[in-house]
Amino acid sequence: MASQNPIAAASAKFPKPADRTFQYGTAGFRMKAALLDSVVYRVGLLAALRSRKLNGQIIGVMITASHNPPDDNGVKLVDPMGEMLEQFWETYATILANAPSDQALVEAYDKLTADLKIDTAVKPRVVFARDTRASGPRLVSALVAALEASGTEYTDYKLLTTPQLHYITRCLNTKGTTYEYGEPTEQGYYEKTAASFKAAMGHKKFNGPVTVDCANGVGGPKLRELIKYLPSPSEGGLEIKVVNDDVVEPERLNHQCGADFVKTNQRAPPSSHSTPLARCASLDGDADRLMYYFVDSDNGFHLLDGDRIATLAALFIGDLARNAGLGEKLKVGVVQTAYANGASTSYITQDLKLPVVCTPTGVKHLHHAATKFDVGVYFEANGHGTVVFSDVALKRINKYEPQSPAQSSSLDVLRALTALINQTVGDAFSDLLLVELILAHKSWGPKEWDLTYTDLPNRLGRIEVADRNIFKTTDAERKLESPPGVQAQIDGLVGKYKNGRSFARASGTEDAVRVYAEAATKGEADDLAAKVADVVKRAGV
Ligand code: G16
Repeated sequence: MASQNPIAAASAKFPKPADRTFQYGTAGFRMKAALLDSVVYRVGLLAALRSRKLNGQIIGVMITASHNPPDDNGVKLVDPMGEMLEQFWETYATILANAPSDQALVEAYDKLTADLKIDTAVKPRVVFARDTRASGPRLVSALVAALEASGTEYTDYKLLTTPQLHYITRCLNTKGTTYEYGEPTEQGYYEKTAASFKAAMGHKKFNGPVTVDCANGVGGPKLRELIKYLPSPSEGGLEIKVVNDDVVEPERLNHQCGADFVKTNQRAPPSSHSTPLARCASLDGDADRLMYYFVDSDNGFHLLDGDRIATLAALFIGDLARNAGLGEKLKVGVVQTAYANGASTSYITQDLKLPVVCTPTGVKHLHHAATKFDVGVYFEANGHGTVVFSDVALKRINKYEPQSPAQSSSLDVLRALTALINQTVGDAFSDLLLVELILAHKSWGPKEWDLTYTDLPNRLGRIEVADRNIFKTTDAERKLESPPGVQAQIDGLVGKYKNGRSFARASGTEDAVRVYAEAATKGEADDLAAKVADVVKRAGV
């Protein structure tokens, strides 16, 4: 009898809304929190299956909607090495999420178990955490119900940033192996980050403080915690001023602040009162994105986005590798998406002389492409990214015998960076410390960083349409293949603007279509974006 099956019995408490078809988006399922209970329950079942399939390796589940508004929530799955869920399993997640009844869910679960030849004798293991959203604890109950119904061993890490959960997942799965990643605790994360930051810092001086807007999300309390482990300003350490760290009023999350606000509006949060040339940064709601900005002496706003972080990191790591005597032995490459500013791509290929790969949106795609290089620097323009070092690169870096004191000091910094950078996924904290270190090593302020190249003026828009799913893309999302005829209209518009480029794609985290446009002047970029938005609106009705 289905009612006696523990999975069906628990599922009955989290019924699927009948009128909904759930889609696995750019980073898992994401929508209004009120609709998510059945999805989270079923994702818990999938995590159990995934762990069993991988012989009991630990799978992570993060309950967060990142940059989305406070009444949204979402769920992301973390694979054993801290990467996003293997893409093929997204299909299985979708099958479970859309099973129309408790009985159909059990059938789908059993069918996946059989089709994937999953050994039911294996004990599944899952770890999970959540951000500060009010709906988090309720959704955790749905997750726990699934873990218990499927006989899964689990640990609740409570409130964490998304990258902290990725870190812990990898630490747990590598413990006791030659690839041990660190202590699988929140404290272990802070200790590893702080120790490597200190090692990479050497005797370099920081030129004033950095102010960090924490989007009123989980990054606020966690950054305050990290600061306790870092060298204090009186010891020559970095002064980090934490702002927008109110997690008591959940409705303030991502409201008029945070990385997405800054990137989309191309202005500082209204709460910011920064002085000229002061370094400012914004995190998103789960602290996996980072955006820098400053105002110049004429009060002009300058954004230093993910493209800037990528170019700065690629420049510095490339120089370090060469200065350490490893230049020929480490192939550095950069991965971007269609949102990357055209000027950043030219700078990487023409000035840094490094290869660039373009992938569709979503760190899962970028991360995968980055692992093809010895050192893969990947960042989305929205500030989401990291640097990954291949096993071969790590061996070379760790085994190399420096031939001079100069080589030795560059090698020390490079080694420290491999530990500082959270290689599992983009991590706003380790990215922030990386940027600060690079600027200190180069004796650069934000202005010098900004001067490395000149961004093409650009505009990012968000258009709500009746059904975003009709917008299908090709060529790493740079072209629309449907609705028919829309791409030809966009091409026609782009051709009228000097240095024009534009594309439209359906968001995988919000119910909207995003439009990006760049051109030779700000007015033209805005105009092109508005015209392409009109085309999208007309096509989407
Ligand atoms: C997620 C993904 C990112 C992606 C972003 C926006 O970020 O992890 O890779 O760039 O969504 O995606 P879309 O344009 O499809 O809405 P986050 O920080 O929101 O989890």
